[in-house]
Amino acid sequence: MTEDTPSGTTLPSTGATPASPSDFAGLDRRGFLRGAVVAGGGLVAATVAACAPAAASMPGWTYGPVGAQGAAQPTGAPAASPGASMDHGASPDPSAGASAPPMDDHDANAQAVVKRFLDGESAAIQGTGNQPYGDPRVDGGVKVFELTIDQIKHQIDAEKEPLDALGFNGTWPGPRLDVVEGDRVRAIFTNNLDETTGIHFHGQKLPNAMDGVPHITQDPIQPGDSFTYEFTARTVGSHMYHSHHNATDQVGRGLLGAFIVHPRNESERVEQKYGVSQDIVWISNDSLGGFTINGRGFPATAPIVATLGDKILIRFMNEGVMMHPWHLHGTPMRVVARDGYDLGPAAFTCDTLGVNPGERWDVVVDCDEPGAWAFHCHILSHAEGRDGMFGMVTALVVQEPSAARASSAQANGGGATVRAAAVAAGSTAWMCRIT
Ligand SMILES: [Cu+2]
Repeated sequence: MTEDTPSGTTLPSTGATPASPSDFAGLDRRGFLRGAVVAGGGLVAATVAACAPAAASMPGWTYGPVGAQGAAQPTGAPAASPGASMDHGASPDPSAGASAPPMDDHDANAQAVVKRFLDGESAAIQGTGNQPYGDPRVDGGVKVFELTIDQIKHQIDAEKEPLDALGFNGTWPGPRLDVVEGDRVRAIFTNNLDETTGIHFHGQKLPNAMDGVPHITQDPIQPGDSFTYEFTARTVGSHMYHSHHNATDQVGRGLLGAFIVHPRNESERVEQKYGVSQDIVWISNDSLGGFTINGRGFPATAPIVATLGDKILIRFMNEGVMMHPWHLHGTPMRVVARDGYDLGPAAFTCDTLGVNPGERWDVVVDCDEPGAWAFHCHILSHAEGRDGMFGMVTALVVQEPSAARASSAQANGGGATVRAAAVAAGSTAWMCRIT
């Protein structure tokens, strides 16, 4: 038996016994992404301009890399140094002084960006990554995943120019791969790039020849060639697959994805062990396109929508080159696993969790406080600048059950749900009055 969550995702309810990876196919945010109201970025911007204060005198909007570096990320070739393409331009400029824009411009710009988030920008962009691979083909008891390594055009948000990025099966992050402990896995990667590569299953115990490190355990995968990785999934928990060749560049451009190994013992799986109704992968990156969550920067990041009383699981994964301290407003996080390994009695509670490059941390959030709660990296220059929030920001929306039913019926998805939850929880900020 499954139950609908307000986000449209489903999980077997507590006590259910999923039997195969296909049971996990709906465990991410795809459902509410699909159901969200969509609005074109240009239309949204025009609407905001009409209602925002000081709109007439407002300069053209820029986000993230504003100020020192200008709005546009370089398209095409990524920077030789990852740092060169980051959003540090949004950091407060101590020399700005008298030249700083009037505060009403800040407020208008900041509100405009939030308006885009509320209007469901995450659902308005094609090519959403981190989608479930679905049921793999089974060949003689082996689960066969077929993945292409592609040059793609990728949008960080609806207004920035698409970037020349990389992806698996056409998306950044690549498809989420779910298997069960003990499964025999065959992953066939076909290199459609015009450069060589190699793929590593990060966190798995692997036969050495399957480790995916060119020049150590295999030759680089040449353009047009394929390589087959085959192994038994022995290491349960939250793991990743990514390029391990020219990796600063290739992973920085998007060659990354989640590899989840569910315990063979069903009572050890997260929905039974923790009673969670959503199983969310959250992959951060910080090179091409700036600071991203699952390949998007705010306001195009997807909100997490839950109902009061829900428990949800978030699997933080850091594919970037710097640490990001994830901070959740409103309610703490119970940290239950690191790098896939159960913390057992060492589990702890916090509201800010630093996730280093390569690490995975699983947290359970007890959604016991209604409202719209900011959820962001607390290196502030990764999250907010003079023109408002950008990059590593999203929201956890905890709805009252009645509101959840209503929003589900309206299938209004992200933004309206965020606003409704904030109003219902007593917020009176202008955000709640945006129409
Ligand atoms: Cu950060």
